[in-house]
Amino acid sequence: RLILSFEARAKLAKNPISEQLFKIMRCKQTTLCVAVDILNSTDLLNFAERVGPHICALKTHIDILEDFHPNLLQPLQEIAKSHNFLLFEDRKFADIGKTVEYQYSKGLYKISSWAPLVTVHSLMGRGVLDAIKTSEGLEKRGVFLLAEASAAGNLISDNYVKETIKMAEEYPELIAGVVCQNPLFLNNPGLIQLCPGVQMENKQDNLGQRYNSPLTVVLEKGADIAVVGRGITQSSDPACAAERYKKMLWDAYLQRIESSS
Ligand code: UP6
Repeated sequence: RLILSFEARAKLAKNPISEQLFKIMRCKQTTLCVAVDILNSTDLLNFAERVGPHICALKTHIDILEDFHPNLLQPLQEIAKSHNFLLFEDRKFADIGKTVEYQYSKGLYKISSWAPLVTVHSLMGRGVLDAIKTSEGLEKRGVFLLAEASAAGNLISDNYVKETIKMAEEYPELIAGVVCQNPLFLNNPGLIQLCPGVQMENKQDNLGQRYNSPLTVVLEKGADIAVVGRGITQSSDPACAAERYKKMLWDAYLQRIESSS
């Protein structure tokens, strides 16, 4: 169990964004990251405004918006600033370094100009991390490296997980943490464990997604941050649902650090 407090771990973080994230979590008392998988820009902004007070990060898939226009990005950044949460584009980069450089900083989305946090697959090796590190964009940036997946039947082996952790530890100034389903970083509390596949209502969806409860991910799976998508987006009152998840996750975190003393 990772029993150090976020306050203590902020001091151990080597990446400026993970340090900021630890501080936001502590200050807002939330480890909730909402996955806002919504297809319309106005809905996305309204949703961000409503759940903003309860989250430490807003995870987007910007390329699923059917009406994307770069004008969306300024109001989205303003909402993030006003509610003190981080924008997190879940692009899961997985190509050669040069292509990732373009995907990260060019094209329609110019991700590096507005998202301080992104996800990367370790599959293609270190070139991807070198590309994220050297591309133009925001000065402070952090990467969550995907070590494990919530999807049933995924092809990730134990060795892949081990090598991914090794890679993450080779880029301390760039890596904010890993996307995982188990406690992987007990020896490296400066890194953040982010766990998707969290919901109270369902155990799975009909396309291979698998869910754990907030209590299970924090107390058994080592989650520092829990990602909740449809558990909140499909609720009739998303702000109320976000608050409920926030509280359950925070209580579980307190239980985790208190059980050490
Ligand atoms: N996500 C997973 N599992 C992973 C990695 N990422 O579900 O292993 C992402 C998905 C989605 C969100 O891309 O945006 O987390 C989960 O959404 P849900 O809670 O609605 O299932």
